[in-house]
Order: sequence, then C-alpha cells, then structure tokens
Amino acid sequence: MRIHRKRGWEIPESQVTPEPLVLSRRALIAAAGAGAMLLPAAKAKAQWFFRREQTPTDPWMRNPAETPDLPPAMRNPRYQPGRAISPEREPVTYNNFYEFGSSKDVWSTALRMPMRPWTIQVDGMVEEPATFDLDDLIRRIGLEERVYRLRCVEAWAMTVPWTGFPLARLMDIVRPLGSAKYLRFETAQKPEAMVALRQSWYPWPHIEGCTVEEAANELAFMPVGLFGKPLPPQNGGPFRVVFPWKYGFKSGKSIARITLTDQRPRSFWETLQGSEYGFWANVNPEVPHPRWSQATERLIGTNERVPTRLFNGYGEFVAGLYTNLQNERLWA
Ligand SMILES: Nc1nc2c(c(=O)[nH]1)N[C@H]1C(S)=C(S)[C@@H](COP(=O)(O)O)O[C@H]1N2
Ligand SMILES: [Mo]
Repeated sequence: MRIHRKRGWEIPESQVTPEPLVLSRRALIAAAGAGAMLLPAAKAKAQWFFRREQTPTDPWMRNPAETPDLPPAMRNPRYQPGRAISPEREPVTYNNFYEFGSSKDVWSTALRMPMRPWTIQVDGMVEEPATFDLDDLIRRIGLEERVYRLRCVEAWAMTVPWTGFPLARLMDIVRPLGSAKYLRFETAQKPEAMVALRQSWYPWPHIEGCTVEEAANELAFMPVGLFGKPLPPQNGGPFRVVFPWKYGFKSGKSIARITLTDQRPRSFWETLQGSEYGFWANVNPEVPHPRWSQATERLIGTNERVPTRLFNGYGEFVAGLYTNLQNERLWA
C-alpha cells in the first residue's frame, strides 16, 4: 500500500491559518531548536507564549470561578494543521456527546456538569496503579498547545487548539506491564448532569479503546483545554483523549478511568453498531461508511467541503503502526 507521504507543512498558501494564530518564522525556529517542547518558565515570556483568560461573557463556558485556570502552555509548532482554525463558537456549540443527548445541541445541558474535583483512576496491567487528582496531574506533567484536525465519522470536521499533554507521559508514570496490550477509556457517569444516562438502551458507560502502541504514539493527546481555556464539558472537559488520525468517536470524553488490559475493549459504538463503527476506525477517504461516502468532509464554521485525507493527514506519524495489521478492519 502506498501511504500518503506529503509532510504536514507542504500546504497551499491559501489554506494557511490566519495571522494571529500562526507563529512567526523566528519563533518557529526558536521552538524547533528547543525540541518543540515545553520550555522553562524563564523563556515563557517569548512572543510565542499563548494564554487566554476565560471570559465570563462566553456563554458556552462555565463560570470561571468554578473551574481553575490552566497553567501556562505554549503552542507546539511541530503539528501544523494545514488549514484555518475553526471559529471558536462552532466547536464549542456543535458537539457529539450522547450522555447529554443525541443532538448536536447539548452544550448548555453539558455546562451543568461539575468539573472539580476530578479524579482519574489508572489501573489494570500497570506497575503503579494510581488515582490522580486532575490538577495534580496537570502540574506534574505540564501542558502544551497543539492544533489538530478532528474528523467525525459523520463527515464534518474541525481544526482546534487543544491544551494538554501526551498520553505517553501518563503511561510513563503508571508504567504498563509487558503483558498489557490495550487501553480502555471509561467516561465518567454523572447522572445529575448527564441526562441521557437514563436512556437504558445505550450501553453506558461510554467505553473506547486503543492499543498500547497507539497510546505511545506522539500524536495521542490528553486535552484539558481548548482555545487556551479550560476544556468545556461539551467538548469532554475537564479531561479527554484525542486520536487525530481516527474518526472522532474513538476520542472519549470526560474520562474518569483508564484500564490497561490484554483484552481488546468492546467500545460503546462497537456494541451499538459494530458493522459501522469498529475498533480501529482510522480515517480513509476511499473506504465509505456503509451509509455515506467519506471522500470529502465539511468544515464546521465555514461549511466548506474539502477532500478527506488518509489518516486524516497524519500518515507520516502513524502509518507505521498498521503495516503488520493488514488483516484487520483498519478503516471502519
Ligand atoms: N463519552 C463520549 N465521548 C465521545 C462521544 C460521546 O458521545 N460520548 N462522541 C464522540 C464523537 S462521535 C465525536 S465526533 C467527538 C466529538 O468531539 P467534540 O464535540 O469535541 O467535537 O467526541 C467523541 N467522544
Ligand atoms: Mo463523531
């Protein structure tokens, strides 16, 4: 199979991110020289230091008094999205989060979910099982910002700046045993706020999964923020996972527990409709969903239709994960 080899930054000029959202050339070079990672606090005054305060006027945000501010995070220039960031209003008001209902319009319901205190239990086949307080974990690991594309299996897509840390950093802390093969992500169940948990025909809690190799990939990311602010509940706040090369349903929201296991987790969507939503679910324009084409996608905010890209454009990072898995249903 020929894998898409074009590098992320080889993109037509017309699709480049608008001015205030791009790093200056000098900052890019400086950042690259620093290993494109977090810098010590002293350097954080540089112009490529991003941090926006929560504005109480944004109706889609919780009252800032109820959510601690995030520590500083700098944008990592290694991940160039190749297209404009979605207008903020869209990603935070157009969501899939079935615990709050099956419409796209769940944000105001989701805002009622308490986001602190928030603990994450990591257990199963690890050397150091632990329950972490989210704010302790954030302080311990540190944060960076990454602009990723997200492609929903329903053929809409967005481009957003997540603030968070690589999933691999969390794995470094708990240290998976050699026998662990999969991670199982379990979404919190907060029945007071998650009104659709009453809909007993759904297989709650929401479960998703990945392999330990996928979890170790540098792209696997754990957002706690969006647009430089704490991650709103409708987007999976206060703590979620994103696998930008897979269809969005693989990226579980509001995660309370991560279990390392040698059994492939049976996910929420797989249980509901395994023929349409499988375990791997890597983005591929040439493999249609049983009920629609995946050749193009609609960018929320502009409604522009653009071609879908193999692995959502992240093949250079992830294609190698799948070369020995040709017998698996990698694309659905
Ligand atoms: N717990 C949970 N996680 C979930 C979902 C959900 O319904 N419940 N929807 C998924 C789907 S289908 C998509 S496309 C993304 C959407 O994330 P967004 O609302 O931040 O765009 O979240 C995924 N994670
Ligand atoms: Mo989705």
